[in-house]
Amino acid sequence: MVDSDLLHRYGFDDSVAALFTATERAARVVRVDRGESTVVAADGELRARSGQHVVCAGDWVALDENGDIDRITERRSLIQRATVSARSDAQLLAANVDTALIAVPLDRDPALGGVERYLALIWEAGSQPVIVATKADAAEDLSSALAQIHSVAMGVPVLSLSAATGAGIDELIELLSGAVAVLGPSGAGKSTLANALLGRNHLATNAVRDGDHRGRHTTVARELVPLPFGGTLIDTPGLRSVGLWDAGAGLEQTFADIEELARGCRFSDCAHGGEPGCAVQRAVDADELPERRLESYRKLTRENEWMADRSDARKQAERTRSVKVQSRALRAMYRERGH
Ligand SMILES: Nc1nc2c(ncn2[C@@H]2O[C@H](COP(=O)(O)OP(=O)(O)O)[C@@H](O)[C@H]2O)c(=O)[nH]1
Ligand SMILES: [Mg+2]
Ligand SMILES: [Zn+2]
Repeated sequence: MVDSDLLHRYGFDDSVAALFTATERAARVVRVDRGESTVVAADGELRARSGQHVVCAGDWVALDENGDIDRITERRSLIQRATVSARSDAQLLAANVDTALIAVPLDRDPALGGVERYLALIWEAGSQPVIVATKADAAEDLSSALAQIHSVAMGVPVLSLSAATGAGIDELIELLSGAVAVLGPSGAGKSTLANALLGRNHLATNAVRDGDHRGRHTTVARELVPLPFGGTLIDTPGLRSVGLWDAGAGLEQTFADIEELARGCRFSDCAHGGEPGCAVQRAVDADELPERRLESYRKLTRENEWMADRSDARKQAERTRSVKVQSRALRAMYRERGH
């Protein structure tokens, strides 16, 4: 029995249909663990081998006759982070996300540098960020916390809500459309919020350990589910680190104020680290730009450049390695011919 509505509940529409040929079997990746994916096709959920393909939740894929992943369709957005692994550069977090929620918990001082980092990541991905200040019921000084968050939002919507009291949830739902992903640190209330949106207990919530703010990492697999009011939701695990991965354009957008000020610097390649004639430093001295924000900008920019260099170095090493393998094979061939 083919449930023709099933794929549509997972976001299938005309623009997705256009990604497939008439004979291809379309499916959406809802979860990935160790080389195997859980996908939803028109006739239901199945396990599919990924083979050489690196997929993530949200990907639209074509299945082969065995029900394994044959092809990944072009992504309209891709959220990824740098990894500390020596083997790979980036970890894919979610694909084809329209709106990415950044969960900022208010039961502690808002981590503004973290918000800036997530903003850069999401702008770079091609998704629309929305900042959700979670656990509003637990805020010590709600209006001060929100003012701080607004100071780094650069016009991105900021909503405060509480999954505990239900405050702000309807306002958030108003704002959501299409594919939504929830990002943010562990213990930020992402899964609790996801459950509130789903109106049912589907995703694992983790209790925060006494005495600190780090949650247990129980949500290991990213998971995509249909939302009851239309659209889809991807809950992501709390990440210990979200390294920027090739996020130059995302950084420029996140720090549009600094980029604008920088046009007034004497040197076009000014790093705003004490160079003469630096308009950014002048703004800091005049209390027009918080020192914290400039430091965050410089830190994230350096990190991004470092990752880019590291990636170039690895690509170079891979090329050298493959040239070596090839020349070894060639030498072996010549040896055989010569004898
Ligand atoms: N006071 C309060 N606590 C919340 C709220 N939302 C989540 N929590 C608690 O925060 C902890 C972490 O929540 P969870 O959703 O697992 O966070 P995640 O790691 O971001 O998915 C749990 O103990 C929740 O009960 C809220 O709106 N108010
Ligand atoms: Mg969670
Ligand atoms: Zn400067």
